[in-house]
Amino acid sequence: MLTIRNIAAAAAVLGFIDGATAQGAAYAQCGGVQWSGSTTCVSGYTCTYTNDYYSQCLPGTGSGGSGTTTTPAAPPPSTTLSTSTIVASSTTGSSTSTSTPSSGQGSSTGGANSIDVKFRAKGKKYFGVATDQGRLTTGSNAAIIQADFGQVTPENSMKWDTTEASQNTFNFAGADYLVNWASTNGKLIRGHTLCWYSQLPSWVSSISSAATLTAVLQKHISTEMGRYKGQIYGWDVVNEMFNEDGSLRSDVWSNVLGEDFVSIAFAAAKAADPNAKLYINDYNLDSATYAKVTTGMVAHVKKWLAAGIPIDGIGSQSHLSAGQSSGTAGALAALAASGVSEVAVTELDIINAAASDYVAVVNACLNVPKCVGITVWGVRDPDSWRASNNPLLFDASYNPKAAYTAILNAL
Ligand code: 9MR
Repeated sequence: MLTIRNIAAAAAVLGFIDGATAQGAAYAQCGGVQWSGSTTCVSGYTCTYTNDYYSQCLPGTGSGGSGTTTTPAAPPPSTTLSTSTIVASSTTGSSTSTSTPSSGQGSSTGGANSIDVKFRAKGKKYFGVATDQGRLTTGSNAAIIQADFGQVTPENSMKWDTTEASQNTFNFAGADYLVNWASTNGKLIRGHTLCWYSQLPSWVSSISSAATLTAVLQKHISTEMGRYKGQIYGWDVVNEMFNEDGSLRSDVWSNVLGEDFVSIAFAAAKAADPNAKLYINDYNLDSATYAKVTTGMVAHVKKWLAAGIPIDGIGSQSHLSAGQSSGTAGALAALAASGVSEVAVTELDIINAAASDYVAVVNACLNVPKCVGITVWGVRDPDSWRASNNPLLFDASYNPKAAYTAILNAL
């Protein structure tokens, strides 16, 4: 039965704003440099610091239940690159790419029987994971990724606040490390991300001239994609541009350029690396009937494809809660029906997942022909942006969890 309470709970899960209290909805932004909106969250969610530019309402209660405030937390190692602006040489970071981890226990059943190998045997392109230099040089991460995963996404090192913190001064040290490591170890790479409202330096978000913003976006994309031309499987060209109701997010891109920023970004991306798969990526695309999927992503992508914008794929981040993966197959099928040539699960993690939750996502991708791969958003629980909710496939000691074994068995 649909009760008021059920509707409220569903609204919170799906990310609607609670109008009565103006508290941030589930997964809404709730803090960061230049943030002027609500800094508290709806009941069951805590405003959690991720970096100076972004705090987010994440599941879990702080001390008080509803209306919680920012909880500072140290940024992960992967975001602590040198602050000096450098243009990294093309050999930066290549020397340790096959190093043996110095610490950490854990074990991996990977190799010839890895999830990646088995997934590819069923026609998919990869089963991957997010990482970065800080992780690859710590604990058992490199060994596990070598053995178990076939693709890597840089969790932070290719974002604008890292790669072009000051205009025209590019820092590719962390990104070079990741790309060199992946090349040496035979892993596909998904580039993440080129045009996003978050982790965007204020010198960009304060631009008000359409001509200037266009030139800045084109230069950023051509420089970053051009550096790795031919080495990246696919790029998240545009990230998180939709509101929960399917309308365009209000940010510097849409405010200054309207919808045109999408065609500008994809055209620049196509010119920079014509063979890379070009993706539009977002979160809360987890139900076929949700407005962000229907009137948001699918309707817009259909229109943009008809207009000749070179979009190859839709990425569904899939930051899920336990039980939610029952909607994944239908959602992926709906996204695929927009006319793109492929879809992918790009940032999978599942709060307090039962093993069956993970298996459901794997089966969903298997059952949708256009789904090319799955990327899990990190190796082990304590390194996740949702660390307190045990969302990943390896535990703190780098041991594979029940979900890992269940996926392997299902494959
Ligand atoms: O996992 C990333 C975390 O380390 C960063 O602090 C955070 C900053 O915004 O970004 C996280 O990754 C996000 C991804 O880039 C885009 N989709 C949501 C992811 C989780 O917040």
